[in-house]
Amino acid sequence: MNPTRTAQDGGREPTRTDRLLAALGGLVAAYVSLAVADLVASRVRPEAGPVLAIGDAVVDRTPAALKDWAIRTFGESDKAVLLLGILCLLALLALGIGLLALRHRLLGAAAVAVFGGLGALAAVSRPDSDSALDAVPSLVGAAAGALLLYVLTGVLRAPGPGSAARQDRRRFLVVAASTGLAATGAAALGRTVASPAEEDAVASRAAVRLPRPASPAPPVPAGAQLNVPGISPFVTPNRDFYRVDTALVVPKVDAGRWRLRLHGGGVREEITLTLRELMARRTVERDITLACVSNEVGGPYVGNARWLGVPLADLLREAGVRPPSEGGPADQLVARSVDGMTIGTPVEDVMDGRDALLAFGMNGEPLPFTHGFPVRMIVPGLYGYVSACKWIESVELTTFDAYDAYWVPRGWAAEAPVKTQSRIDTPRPFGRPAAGTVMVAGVAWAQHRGIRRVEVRVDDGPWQDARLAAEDSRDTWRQWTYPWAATSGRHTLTVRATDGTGTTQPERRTDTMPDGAQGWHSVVVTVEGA
Ligand SMILES: Nc1nc2c(c(=O)[nH]1)N[C@H]1C(S)=C(S)[C@@H](COP(=O)(O)O)O[C@H]1N2
Ligand SMILES: [Mo]
Repeated sequence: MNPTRTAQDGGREPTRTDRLLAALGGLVAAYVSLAVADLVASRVRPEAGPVLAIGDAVVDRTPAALKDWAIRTFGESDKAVLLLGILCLLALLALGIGLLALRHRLLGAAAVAVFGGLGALAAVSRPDSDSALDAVPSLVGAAAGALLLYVLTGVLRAPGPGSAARQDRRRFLVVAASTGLAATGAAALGRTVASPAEEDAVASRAAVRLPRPASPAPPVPAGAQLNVPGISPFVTPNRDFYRVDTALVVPKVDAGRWRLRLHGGGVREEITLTLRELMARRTVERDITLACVSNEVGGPYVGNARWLGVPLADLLREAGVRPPSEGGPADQLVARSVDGMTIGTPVEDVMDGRDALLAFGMNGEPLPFTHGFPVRMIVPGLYGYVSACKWIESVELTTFDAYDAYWVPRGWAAEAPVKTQSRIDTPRPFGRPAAGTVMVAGVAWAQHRGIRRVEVRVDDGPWQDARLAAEDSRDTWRQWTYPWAATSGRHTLTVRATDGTGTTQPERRTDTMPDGAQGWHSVVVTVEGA
C-alpha cells in the first residue's frame, strides 16, 4: 500500500472491504455500460450493441474447425455459448478495472472508455455496418459506465475514518444498486418495445401476399408420407426447420426497402429489382430438401420444404448471362446478404435446368425472418453454404479464381454438391423396443440425383431392402421403412442408400470438413422381452 498516493488523492487507506466493493463497482459499471449500450442499440440497430459486435468479430475470426466443433457440440445454442463466454471474460476484466479505479480513479474510468472504444470499433467494422452511427451504442454505454465508476470510487475514497467509512459504503451500495436497477429496467423496456425499424420489417412481412405459382409443385404423392411414429415428416414445418447461420441477431429486413442487384462479368445490363417486381415475374413452386455441410452422419441439419420463388436462371438469361458451357466468362455466382455473408455457387449448376430459385415463400407463407425474409436462394443438390444465401441483397457474376466466398478461406471447399446420406429416425439410439416386429424407419437424401434404394442391416447380417416411400422428386428426401423381427438383446442397426446414379454410400465415415460427411449411419438398441 502506498500512503503517499492515498494522501495525495485525499482519501483514506483502502481496506479489504474497499477493494471488494471497488471490484463490485467495476462489475456494476460494466453492467450498466452494457445495459445502456443495449438500450441505445435497440433504438439504433440491435447488431450494433457492443457484445454482439464483439461476438460477430469473434465469429468471423474463429478458425473453421473450431466453429464446426461448436456447431456440432452446442448445436443451435452455439451462439448463446459464445455470448456467455464473452460476458464472462468482460466480467473478469471489469473486476480488475474496479480495483484499478480504487488506486487511480481517472485511469479506471479511462479503461472503461477504452473497452467502449473497442466495442465501437467492432460495431463499425462489421461488413453490414454502413454508418458511423453504429459506434454510438458502445460509446454512450462506455461514457455511462466510466462516469458511474468514477462516482462510485469517489464515494469509497472520500476522506474520513470509522463511522464515516461505513456511511460511504452504504452510499456506495445505494448508488450501485439503484443505477444497476435503473439500467436493467431501461434495457428491458428497450428490448420489449420494438424499434421503429423492426416494426416496419414485421409489418412489411405481414403485408406480403404470395403470388399464385405459374408452375405449381405437383401434389406430394400419397405414398411419400409413411405412417410410422418417430419418422421425420416428409415436409418439415417451418418452426422445426433447422437453422444455421452466422447472424447473432436475425436480420429484420423491411421488404419495402429491399432491393436485389444483379451485376458482374457477362451481365449485359445491371438489374435492380424490388420485391414486388420480383414477385411479378414467372413464379415456380418446388419441394426441395436443404442440407448443411456441417451435418454429421445421422445429424439433424437437413429439412424439406415447399419453396415458392423465381427461377434464377430466367433472370440471368434476361441479363445476358451465359453459363461457362456456352462460353460465358463467369463460372461463379456470388450472393451477398444484408449481414455481409457471401456464398459462391457454380453458374453452370444454376443454369443447367435445375430449379435454382430466388425464393420468397416457404411452406405457404412468406419466408420466416430466421430463414431469410424477404428473399433467399435455394439450389437443389448443393449444400446450403454454397447455395442458399438468406437475406440476399445482390448477385454478382465472377470467377472462382477471382473470389473466395466467406467459408472458403476458412477451410471449406469452394464447390460442394450434397453427398448421399441416409438416417435412422426410429428406433432412437439406445432405445429399448419390445421384441417382435419393430418398424425401423428414416429418411435418405441425394438431392438432384434422387434415391433409388435403401438397405438395412442388423448386426453383421445380410443387407435387406427397405421399403421406399413414393418419390416426390429427385430433389427431395425419401422416407423408408424396414419391419424388423426383433429378438431380445443388444443389436446394431445400420442403413445405407444408393442414389439415382447407382452409387451406394461408402461405409467409411469422414469428417464434415471440407465438403460434407459421408459414411453409414447406425444405431444401437436393446430389445426387451422374449
Ligand atoms: N446470410 C446467410 N445465409 C446463409 C447462411 C448464413 O450464415 N448467412 N448460412 C448458410 C448455411 S451454412 C446453410 S446450411 C443454410 C441454412 O438455411 P436455414 O437456416 O434456412 O436452414 O443457409 C445458408 N445461408
Ligand atoms: Mo450449412
